[in-house]
Amino acid sequence: MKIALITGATAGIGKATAQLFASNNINLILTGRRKDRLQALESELKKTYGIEVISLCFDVQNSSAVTSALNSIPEVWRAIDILVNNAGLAMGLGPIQEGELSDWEQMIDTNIKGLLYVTRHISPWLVANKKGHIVNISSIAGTQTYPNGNVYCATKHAVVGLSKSMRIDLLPYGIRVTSISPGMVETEFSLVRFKGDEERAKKPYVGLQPLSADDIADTVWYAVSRKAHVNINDIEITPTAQANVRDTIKS
Ligand code: NDP
Ligand code: 8X3
Repeated sequence: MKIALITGATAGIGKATAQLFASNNINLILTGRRKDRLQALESELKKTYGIEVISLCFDVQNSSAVTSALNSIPEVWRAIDILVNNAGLAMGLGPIQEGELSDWEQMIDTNIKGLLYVTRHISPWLVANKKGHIVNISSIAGTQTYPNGNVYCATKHAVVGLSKSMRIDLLPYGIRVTSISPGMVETEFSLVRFKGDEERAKKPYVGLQPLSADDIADTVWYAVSRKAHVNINDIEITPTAQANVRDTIKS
């Protein structure tokens, strides 16, 4: 049975990917900061699909917490086949001249540094096994920019750049690297960005059908279920009602 590690599995895209992987008989290492949600998902997936699950509760921003959590993974589980670097967030939406430093730091520390800490720990295992697939969840904000998106867009541009670099560095070891770039997906993302303001969080989705977390899980599954000689480098996916990061059509 294959083993996948998914960061940010307590909500949204990470959780939907965990559910889809579990339904395809993949054993899972699930991570996130909310322990209760991790435990609930672990029980649900074990019960429903009969797979094995390890939950690791840590903050990807904290390099020593990442090291200590990932060091606790038992030897037999280290033959990881798929790493999904999904944990991430936008915090705030405002012009560069008014940016909150703490918001910027949280996005940079999570979306870039957190992804790097996890990858630095897991990739040597993939290299040693000469197999594996890293899927980085970027965004259409990884190749485009929009007003007030500044630092979030920059972090996702970094994810796109890192995906290309990883693909080169890991090429000699047969390790696949895929970057997935969604447009609008209705998850907790917007609520987090607008710091719990439900009205503001709902606004982007009014009058159009956004993508769902399941749509992105399907896309991740497509990438990881190709034949071994096929590497899907990049997938950009938007709702039909979204042409790019700035143009949407509302009914
Ligand atoms: P959600 O807010 O629904 O889920 C985010 C997940 O990331 C949660 O499981 C959260 O877990 C985890 N997470 C956030 N910060 C940390 C942290 N410091 N340490 C550990 N885990 C963390 O959002 P989405 O599912 O939408 O987002 C998933 C990814 O998809 C992100 O990288 C996002 O940038 C990207 N994306 C989202 C889009 C969208 O429109 N929704 C579009 C394009 C890309 P917990 O809080 O328990 O730690
Ligand atoms: C999330 C999509 O357009 O809000 O990455 O940046 S967007």
